[in-house]
Amino acid sequence: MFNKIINIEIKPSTKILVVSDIHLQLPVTQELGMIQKSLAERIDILGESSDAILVLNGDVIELWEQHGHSVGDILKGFPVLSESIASFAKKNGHSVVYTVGNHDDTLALSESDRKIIEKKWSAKVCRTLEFKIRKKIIRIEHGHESDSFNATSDNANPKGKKLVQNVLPILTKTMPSLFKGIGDVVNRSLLPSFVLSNLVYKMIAPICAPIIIAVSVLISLATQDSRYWKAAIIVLVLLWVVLMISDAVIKLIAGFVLGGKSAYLRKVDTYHNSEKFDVIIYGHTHQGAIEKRKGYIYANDGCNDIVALPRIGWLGLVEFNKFVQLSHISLDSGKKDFIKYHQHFIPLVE
Ligand SMILES: [Mn+2]
Repeated sequence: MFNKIINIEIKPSTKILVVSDIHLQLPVTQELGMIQKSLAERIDILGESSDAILVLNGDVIELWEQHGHSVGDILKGFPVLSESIASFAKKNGHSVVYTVGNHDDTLALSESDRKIIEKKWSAKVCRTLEFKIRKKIIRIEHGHESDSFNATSDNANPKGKKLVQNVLPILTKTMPSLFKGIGDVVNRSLLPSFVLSNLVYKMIAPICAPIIIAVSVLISLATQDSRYWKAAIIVLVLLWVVLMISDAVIKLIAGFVLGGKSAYLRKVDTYHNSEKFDVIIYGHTHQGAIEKRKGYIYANDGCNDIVALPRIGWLGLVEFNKFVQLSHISLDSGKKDFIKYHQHFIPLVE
């Protein structure tokens, strides 16, 4: 049976680990191998406590881009993690709760898929987990319901799903140098900047600009007229100015149309007005945080996935670097300051 909300009793000694956005899929890449190992280690440490709860806070298994693999196949692909979860769950006083996300929403709908998770990981599957620590109501859910592009409760095929399943594969196939890896960009207002950045740093700067300069210099030499190469330089400088201005404009538009962190948090504020909780723990955005809001605390467990983070490159435009992000929220009900966010980034060399 699928329980939308699960309530659990917390002891003063209970320790809780909240992880999400792992997007486990096949084939198992080197990065997924690193993530699996790190998760298994964190779960093993949690298992040393006699009272402990492991919360798998959604988008744990990638079922939007499943390429024909079943839930069982994917679990089998990650034996180290599965073994770690299963042996954690075996001990008295331990439990595993799986709060479904948008990429694994199928688990809420398909009983057979859910049964595999319940059997192999001994997990209770739900949408919302709620408990009390120090009289404070803690609510844990994946968080996609506060994101109009990915909410699945009133629409089984949200815009985000269509984008991931239909549009992105075409773009990455036809223009890989511009679009490959765009799914790893965390900040939505930077999605168009990612494409522009690839255009500038992978095509214009290393290929087009040198050709234009070389040709203009050759013409100048052949004609003994320096105006050709000077004109080429002026054109390239103007092009750079136009690109800088375009980048600023598209960032503004993208922030407005696609919604950034502040728009998301306003949705969470609205949610808090209708549901009573003191702390909400989300995943989904891949942006870890613990933030005081009006009347509640917003926490996000981040992700365990590849992320593309921006930095200003040599041309003054953003460039993206890839990292493996390993993060989680830990709760220790015995402590006054009971909630903590942890993160670790491992740079990836392309
Ligand atoms: Mn999600």
